[in-house]
Amino acid sequence: MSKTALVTGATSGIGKATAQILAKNNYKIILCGRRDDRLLELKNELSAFTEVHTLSFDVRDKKAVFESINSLPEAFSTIDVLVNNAGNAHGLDPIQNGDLDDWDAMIDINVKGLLYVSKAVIPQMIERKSGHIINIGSIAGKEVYPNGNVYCASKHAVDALNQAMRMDLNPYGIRVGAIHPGAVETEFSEVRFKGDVDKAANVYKGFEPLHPEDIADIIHFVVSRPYHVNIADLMVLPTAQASATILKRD
Ligand code: NDP
Ligand code: 8X3
Repeated sequence: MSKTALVTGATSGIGKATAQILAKNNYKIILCGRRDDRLLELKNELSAFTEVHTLSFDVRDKKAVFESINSLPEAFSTIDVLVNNAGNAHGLDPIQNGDLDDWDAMIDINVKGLLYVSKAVIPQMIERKSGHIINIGSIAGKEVYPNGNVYCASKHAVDALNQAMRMDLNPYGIRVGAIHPGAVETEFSEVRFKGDVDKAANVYKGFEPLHPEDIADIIHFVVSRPYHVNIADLMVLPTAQASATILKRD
């Protein structure tokens, strides 16, 4: 029988590529995001391979998160794999110049949103004593870099929550692991720089960044290991990147 995966942030980048690879590998897919047009477009694309359901909510809206996940149609109500991917950086400023709305967005989306979605899904995994949660962290959750302050803090929180979930859910046989990417070329930098595409493009100039499909491929590898294997924590960098701040550019 097909397993079901719920992917947050499936309208773009890593989440979209993850939904695509899992759909092509016999997973039923629940696509989550806020942009309805993109959810529909991806649903149409992936319906050629599998059953697809869309959930449109902002992960900051806890009522919407719980209502959406608790009212999934029967065919999608058993979630085997949760990919906690929705998130972004907002701004890149020294702490003294930080924008409070940017700070709220990063803490509310990257940390609290991940918690709300997890809290909505975990009870059924506990009941079945099975399930697999993949948390998308970042190299920013392992290292702090100048001007990264609150984004780094939010991803350090994801790292902590990944470890905490693995401990607390251990008695129930639920697998929990994190993938921590370095630079991946997605809409991430456009969001960070508030639509400034030139500034965003500069982030990936002079080296080959990771592509969303590289991370999606690894997520597929992680979820397709035998049950006794849990890939708990994985950092994935472009070859040109040695740390958050060391990048070999042409
Ligand atoms: P994208 O900007 O391409 O995708 C972000 C996704 O998150 C979109 O699908 C977006 O959907 C969703 N999202 C953002 N805010 C919300 C919200 N409030 N409610 C619901 N969904 C939301 O970036 P990436 O694919 O690169 O990012 C995915 C994850 O990977 C993030 O957690 C990011 O921090 C992490 N990451 C990215 C790296 C990179 O270099 N790109 C490196 C390391 C980690 P929508 O707007 O439709 O709601
Ligand atoms: C995204 C990668 O280096 O901008 O998490 O923090 S970085």
